[in-house]
Amino acid sequence: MAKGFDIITIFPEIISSYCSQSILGKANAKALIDVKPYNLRDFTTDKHKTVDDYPYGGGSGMVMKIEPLQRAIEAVKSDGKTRRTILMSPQGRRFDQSVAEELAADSRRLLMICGRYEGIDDRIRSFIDEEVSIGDYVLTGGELASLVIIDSVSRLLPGVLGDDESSKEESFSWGILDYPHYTRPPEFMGMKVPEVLLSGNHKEIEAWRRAEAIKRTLALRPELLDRAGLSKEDRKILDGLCPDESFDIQRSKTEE
Ligand code: 4G4
Repeated sequence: MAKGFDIITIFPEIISSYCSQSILGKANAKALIDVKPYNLRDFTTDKHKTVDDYPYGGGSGMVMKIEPLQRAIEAVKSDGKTRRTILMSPQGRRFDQSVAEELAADSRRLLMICGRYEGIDDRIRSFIDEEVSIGDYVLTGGELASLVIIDSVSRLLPGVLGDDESSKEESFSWGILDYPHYTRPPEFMGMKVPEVLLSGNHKEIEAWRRAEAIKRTLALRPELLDRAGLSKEDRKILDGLCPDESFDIQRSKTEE
């Protein structure tokens, strides 16, 4: 069954435009995903299609009204299918690859609500299951955040990526950074492609990539090594990279 995404937004074109292109466009065409943007203004009842209003208590900016949102959520849910309803918000649970995996494994449709203006009437909380944040920064709207989720969840679904671009093979699926990639030419402005990659020795290439991924992670994101699922061979590599016994990261990963 296709993974379904319902998105409530005042800018449905942002969603449809991104999702009709490239890999997501193909996944849509193959019915591997089903992305349905809903225009919040279609759920207003006044002639001006009002979705925002002044904040109680004063202050600058506008607040998204609760009535159109509740009507939209109710209308989307009226087909009786079970859904996971999430609000894209800077206050939410931090989104990462493991949350993407969790959402991809969930058979329910995902209903995402995108806020605009200074924020949403807090009573929205009564109508959602959870709040999700894609990181500690503020966006002008939740649309980009919902696209990040649609994109990262979709590429984990069977058949969305081609055979040569499997999401299982990339190193983030082991919880560490990716290894360096190269393509032709073999030398560019004096910079050479590492010899091993031209050797045709697949075992050696595999070992080199693994070592490079671990090196990079230790240099750039050492905290990722704390939770990474490293093999015995990986830990030997890490041992060689930081022999200092007092190094917490190295120690925690070398404990059996
Ligand atoms: C809800 C409340 C998500 C939604 C307030 C949404 C950042 C993220 C929004 C707002 C968002 C994130 C207008 C601040 C929309 N910004 N980090 N903006 N704001 O996931």
